[in-house]
Amino acid sequence: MKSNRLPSICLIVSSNEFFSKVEIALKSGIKWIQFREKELSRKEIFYFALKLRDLTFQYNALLTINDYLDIAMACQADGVHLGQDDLPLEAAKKIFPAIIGISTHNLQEALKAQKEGAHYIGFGPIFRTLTKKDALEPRGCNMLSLIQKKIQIPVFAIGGINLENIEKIIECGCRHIALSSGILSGDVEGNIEKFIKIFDKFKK
Ligand code: TZP
Ligand code: MG
Repeated sequence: MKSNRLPSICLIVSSNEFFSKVEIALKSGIKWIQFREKELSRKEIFYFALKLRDLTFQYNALLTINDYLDIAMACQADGVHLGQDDLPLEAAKKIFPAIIGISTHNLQEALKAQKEGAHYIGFGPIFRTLTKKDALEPRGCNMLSLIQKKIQIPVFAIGGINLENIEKIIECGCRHIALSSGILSGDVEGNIEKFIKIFDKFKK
C-alpha cells in the first residue's frame, strides 16, 4: 500500500491488548495497527510483533512499529514510527524503504519532518491522554488547524481522541487519527463502526 493512501485510522496497541481484542479490531475494519510497547524487552517486543504481523497479514492491514526500526525490519512490518529522540529520519530512510512516520508537537518539528521526507506525521497530543505517561500539554484544535494548513503530507491527530471529540478534529480539516483508548475501551466493534462511518463521509 502506498503511503499517500494511508488509512484514516491508525490503531495504537501495546502488549496489554489481548490478541483477541486486536483481532476484533481487524475484523471490524481497522486497516492499520501500530505496535507501541514501552515496557517489554526488545526480544519480547519482537516476538509480539511477529504475532501481530501474522494477524495483520490475515486481515490485509498495515503494521508499523513504534520506536524500533530493527524490529520493524525483522518482522517485515510496513513501516516504523519514530519520535523526536529516536533514530533520525534521514538515517532511517537510508536503510528502510518503508512507511516512516514522525511524532511532532509543534510547527517547526512538523515542517522539518515534511522537508526530510516523512510519509506522514503524528501531531499532538491534541487532548489530554492517559495512555502516554510523559505526554506534553494538549496542543488543542487551533494548533491542529494551523498544522493542517501548513503541512501537505497526512497529519495524524493523536492524543485523547474519542467519539465525543472526533467532530472537533474533523472541523480542523484533519482526516487522519491515531488513537488507542478511544477505540479499545468499551465496545471495540461498536466504536470502530462509528469511527469508520464518520470518516466514510469524507471519502471521495
Ligand atoms: N502520543 C501522544 S498521545 C499518545 C501518543 C503515543 C497515545 C494516544 O493514546 P490515546 O489513548 O488515544 O490518548
Ligand atoms: Mg519513540
